[in-house]
Amino acid sequence: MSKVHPPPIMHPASAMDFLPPAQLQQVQLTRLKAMVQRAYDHVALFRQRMEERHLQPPDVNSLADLEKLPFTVKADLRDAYPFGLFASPLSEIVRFHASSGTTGKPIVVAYTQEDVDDWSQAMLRSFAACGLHRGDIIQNAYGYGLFTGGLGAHYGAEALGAGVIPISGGNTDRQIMILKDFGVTAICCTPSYFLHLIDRAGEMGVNFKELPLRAGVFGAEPWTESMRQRIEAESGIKAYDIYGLSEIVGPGVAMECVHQSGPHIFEDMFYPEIIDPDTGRVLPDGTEGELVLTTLCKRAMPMIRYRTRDITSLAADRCPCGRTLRRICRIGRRSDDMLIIRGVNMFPSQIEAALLKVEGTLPHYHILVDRVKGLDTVEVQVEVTPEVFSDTVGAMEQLQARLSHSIESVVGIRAAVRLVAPRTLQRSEGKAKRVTDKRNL
Ligand code: DLL
Repeated sequence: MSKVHPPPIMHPASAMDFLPPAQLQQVQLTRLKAMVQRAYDHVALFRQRMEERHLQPPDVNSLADLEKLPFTVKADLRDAYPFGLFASPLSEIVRFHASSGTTGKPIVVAYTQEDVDDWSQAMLRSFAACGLHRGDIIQNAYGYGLFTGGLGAHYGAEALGAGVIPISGGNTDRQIMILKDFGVTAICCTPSYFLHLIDRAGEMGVNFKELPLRAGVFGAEPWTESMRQRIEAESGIKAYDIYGLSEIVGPGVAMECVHQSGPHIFEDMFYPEIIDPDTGRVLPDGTEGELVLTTLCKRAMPMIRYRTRDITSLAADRCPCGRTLRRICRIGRRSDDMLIIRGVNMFPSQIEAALLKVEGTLPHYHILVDRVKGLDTVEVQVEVTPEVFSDTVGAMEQLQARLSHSIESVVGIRAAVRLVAPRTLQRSEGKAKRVTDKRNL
């Protein structure tokens, strides 16, 4: 059975997607000036960095002046843990989320009521861009909790007027039952999890091609055109790419339209630049480099020139949909060592921190990442001390369990732990190669 993919209905909130470029730039500049003033007035780190450069907010008079401003990096959020970068008093914060930092502690982000409303609008525009509307039933399988995916998509779906099923992640068989029984028309989850759902549905005798499901809003991890083709061929749905990150807002920074030609950035809210990751120099549209984003509306936690570490380029050519918003090309890699495992961000340094909390291991470890039936797997191989290695099987198993538990509590993912004899892991002459990623992303 082939599915019907009706043309999108224009939602009034999408009007901003089509602003003539001169008007868009005017909106951006007005918002940028207010944002810089706000960050300068309320965030000590930002004011200090401006002062070091002998800059005052009135020095930002054009969008090009943005280049003069200092970058913000993940370590700044880590150092300011938990509330050091807030520009609003705690009494105005209505929401907190958190994401992986590079050590045991997460990074914290916060929202005022207006921030939550803006975010919902960005997500509403995201759903509308791929043709969803009132009457759609959206199964939201992004995790609800500190991760921004669940609640971000939830509020956007409600603002759109769609029916949202807040099922959160996991429990695959129940996901499939509800997809089928509720007549779900769109699903939100990571693309790798959807591949897993397809496989499991096949085993359960459910054929996605025969269901009303017509769209998938997939993101939170890198994926490829060949994954898109496989998803579409095996399920009959259209698979759309959505991009975002906690530090900027969560999902809804950029979203593909029905032409599937790369996510359009909601540039009236998030100002993009591409820089050379080594020199920090701004690069022209079409050139690959690191994406840097500036929030133009955020109140609780403005981000100025945040280095995302995501490598991409900006496409400025007109999309057939008529949106004037530039698009980002597929993000295949990052300029740091962050891995995304089943949608959860993870740094090798976090695994190291988790191992170090447990006695009996040596500081030699290797992380093996693979994908089996659409699901990411992680094995951490750890060298143990000679005493441990000659211990009883029971004692080894206990240590393994303690390490697994420590990793889960620091990183938030379950990893298999394999204890290996001292001096068995390969040593490197230069930087230790800590990760083997066999997923071919
Ligand atoms: O992953 C927010 C999100 C939720 C986006 C749901 C889309 C859907 P973080 O956990 O902070 O936030 O992770 C952000 O994930 O810097 C990218 O490296 C990666 N990422 C997010 N979306 C995509 C995508 C959420 N579509 C980090 N393609 C980002 C490739 C993506 N990578």
